[in-house]
Amino acid sequence: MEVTKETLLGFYETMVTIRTFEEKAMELFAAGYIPGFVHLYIGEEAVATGVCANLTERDFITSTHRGHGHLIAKGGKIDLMMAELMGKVTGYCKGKGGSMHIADVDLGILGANGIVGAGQPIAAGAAFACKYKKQDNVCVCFFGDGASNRGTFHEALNLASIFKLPVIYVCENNLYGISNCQRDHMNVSDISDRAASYGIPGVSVDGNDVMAVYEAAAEAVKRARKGEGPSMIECKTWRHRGHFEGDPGIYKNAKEQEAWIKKDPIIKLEKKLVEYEYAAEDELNAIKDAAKERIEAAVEFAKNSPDPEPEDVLRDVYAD
Ligand SMILES: Cc1ncc(C[n+]2csc(CCOP(=O)(O)OP(=O)(O)O)c2C)c(N)n1
Ligand SMILES: [Mg+2]
Repeated sequence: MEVTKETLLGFYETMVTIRTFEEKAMELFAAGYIPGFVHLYIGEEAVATGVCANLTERDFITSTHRGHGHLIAKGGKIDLMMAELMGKVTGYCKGKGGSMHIADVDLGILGANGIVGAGQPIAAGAAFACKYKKQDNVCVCFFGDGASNRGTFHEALNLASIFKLPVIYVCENNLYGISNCQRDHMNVSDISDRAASYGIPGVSVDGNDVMAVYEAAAEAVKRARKGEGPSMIECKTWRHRGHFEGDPGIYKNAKEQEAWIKKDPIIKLEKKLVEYEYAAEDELNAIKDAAKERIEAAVEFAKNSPDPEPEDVLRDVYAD
């Protein structure tokens, strides 16, 4: 597939925005500005970026506990995200949800989710609605290697297959579910093999290569839009940080960590951009600086926003 300079630079900008957002969240968490749990997406940016580049605002995604990258790639507003992380009233959930509850239904973002595997049936439901309304929009479900062991995975993929739903199941295989490495929690090496049990196509790609992810997703989205049913894509990748901020990740093999850091998706793309003569180093630095400025503005917005009032604690919790 022919990919233009503008497309590749767009991928770079999205990936750098996610990385910068996450590095800032890491810093703010360590400094005590972010209450609750934070699971960072550093190292996995190519997955959300390559997949969401095939979607429009009318398409849906379901996200996970490690959701910031999905939200940014789908067009989520970084100032409202940052304010939510810091528990401020200007945040996506008025400061009551935090990192794992951010949603923006107008943008088709059906929510981050603290329940592992919960997005799988939600995505089937959203795709069912698209089909029922005879629209050509689709839903993408992001989930982890660990989440592919849940019962929700079996039920959702089977239903999606039998109803021929316009849904794409994207497994972000970062090789760990908390401290359990893949070979200890399942006896298959390619999780995409599991798609065959449901009679749907499944492929495995290098999840650190944004082009490979983009191309696999393009095919799956096209198939879904044409009414040909669901697909599964396994993206093999790596989280650079611990499971959550505060987890030192001592269960990881140091050599493995070092090898994967060398396969950093952003560095990989930078090399490609320079090799194709699409951008010189100073242009890449300018994109990074612009991302830093946008994230700093979001942090300022969040820091200057008020905390919720104690009497707001039950507001928006129950329907009128
Ligand atoms: C239903 C459920 N079971 C267990 C947990 C605890 N938990 C949180 S994250 C996680 C591991 C998820 O691993 P994976 O799906 O590979 O996602 P990753 O964290 O690697 O992105 C577990 C077991 C949970 N949140 N929900
Ligand atoms: Mg995992």
